[in-house]
Amino acid sequence: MSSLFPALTGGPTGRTALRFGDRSLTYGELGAASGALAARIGGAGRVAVWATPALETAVAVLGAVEAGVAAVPLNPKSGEKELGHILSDSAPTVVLTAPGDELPSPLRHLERIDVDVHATGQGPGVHTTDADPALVVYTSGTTGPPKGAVIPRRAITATLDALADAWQWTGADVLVHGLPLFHVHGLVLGILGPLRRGGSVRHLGRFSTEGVTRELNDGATMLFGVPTMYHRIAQTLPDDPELAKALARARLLVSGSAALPVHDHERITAATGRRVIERYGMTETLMNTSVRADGEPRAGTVGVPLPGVELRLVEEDGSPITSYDGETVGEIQVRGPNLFTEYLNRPDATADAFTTDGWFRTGDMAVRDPDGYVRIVGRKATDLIKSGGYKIGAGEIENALLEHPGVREAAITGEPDADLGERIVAWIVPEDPQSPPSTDELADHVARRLAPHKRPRVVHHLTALPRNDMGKIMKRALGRD
Ligand code: MCA
Ligand code: AMP
Repeated sequence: MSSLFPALTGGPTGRTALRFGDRSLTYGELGAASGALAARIGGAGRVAVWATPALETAVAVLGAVEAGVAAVPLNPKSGEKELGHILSDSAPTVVLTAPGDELPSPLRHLERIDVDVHATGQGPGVHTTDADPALVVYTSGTTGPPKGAVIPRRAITATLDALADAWQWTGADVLVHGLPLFHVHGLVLGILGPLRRGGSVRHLGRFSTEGVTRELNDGATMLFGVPTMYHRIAQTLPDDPELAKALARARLLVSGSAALPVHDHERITAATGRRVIERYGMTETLMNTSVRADGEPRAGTVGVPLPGVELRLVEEDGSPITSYDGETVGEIQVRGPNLFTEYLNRPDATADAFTTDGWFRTGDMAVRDPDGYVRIVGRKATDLIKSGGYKIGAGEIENALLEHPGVREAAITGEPDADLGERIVAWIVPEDPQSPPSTDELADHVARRLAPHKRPRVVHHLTALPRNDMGKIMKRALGRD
């Protein structure tokens, strides 16, 4: 434990580590609570964490790390199909949750442990190695259900220490964010990051520009967010001088999980004099690149490879692109200690994800500027949609829609959306063209089965889907008359 979070055992115990609304824990309290939990769950195999934006989620994950058991963070808004898949795939023995939280039926057969954030105890002092799994984080692919990326302890320390170098991130920093805690961005960067540095995090519960203003005006030094959050900030700034003042005060404004449009960069800079910096990562790789705090901020780029990360661009045939000309597009491949080890129970998918010499194929397409800055220009797979910073696979939603009795055929695409980056569009052939299911009904159906952020925002009705001679749906033809 001490090697992952030295401040929990060695630092000043009275310093605030975490704050969620009006609830907070000092390092001393956090160490005692996570130690007590670790003593209870040692040897539990994998544990599921009902990852609400609350102190209990942070204590649960730290307790698991200390006990040397892998934590599987669950989206509390997951629908029954998604939750059922994650539980049967990851096979946790226990679910860790906040007292009083009501759990849905797929979780009720598991032993439930209510996390007591005021407990005091000491962890079991288990021996762990760098290669041991710390987290299993589920991430969508183009087809089929989400895959569990197994993230070793080494990847977490490597990525957080590389970011500390790039961002001059120290224990004096106070981070504010309102990100969900069941993905890498909010959990690894947003909670484990400050704790590894011995700093503080103030979680907003849910993102709001008011919360950002309040915390940055009250001593917070860094803000993390997805582009949708920065877009909402950019929209609010013209009418909100307090928000402008608060952002101007921050030491570092960081965006990631999707591309932040240059227009939003520019609006924020014009109103605050500050530049948002972007970093680029993935569930499977944690963080790969970033604009450095001491580097030249440049809108539209994700900066340079982080210390320890090898990054290359390759042609379609796998040959590396050596020119840094800002023009030649290739797929980003990465190698380094920040990588996941495997997709749980999916040796086939794991093997496909790596080249024979150990490079991970990200599927992201980019160019490199002459000074090494990476500029992401697109994605290989059109069936992956990034909406609100969430990665969403078209196939998953198509399968869910086909389970609706009113849907005969379905295809999912993404289209540009100023707020979400991309919005999910469903193209369906209804069973009964006279009474097709409504947009709300299909959105609810997907939200209930998968998760609300996977729901289609727009539904088009067609008499047939465009298909090629092989019967494959031609998504590029959708929407064209
Ligand atoms: C609406 N809602 C519904 C329905 N319609 N619920 C059930 N059924 C429906 N039909 C609810 C939603 O659950 C939500 O509730 C509320 O109504 C508003 O929904 P929506 O408009 O979809 O959400 P939003 O408030 O506009 O969300 C925008 C957001 C969110 C806050 C930016 O998209 C977000 O938190 N994104 C973060 C994604 C992220 O962390 N990605 C990291 C993964 P409620 O508001 O209560 O929830 S990427 C990663 O980790 C890599 C490593 C990286 O690089 O970072
Ligand atoms: P996820 O699989 O949800 O972890 O999302 C990872 C993907 O998010 C990457 O493969 C990229 O496509 C995208 N991404 C993350 N950060 C950025 C960024 N700063 N700019 C553009 N795309 C990004």
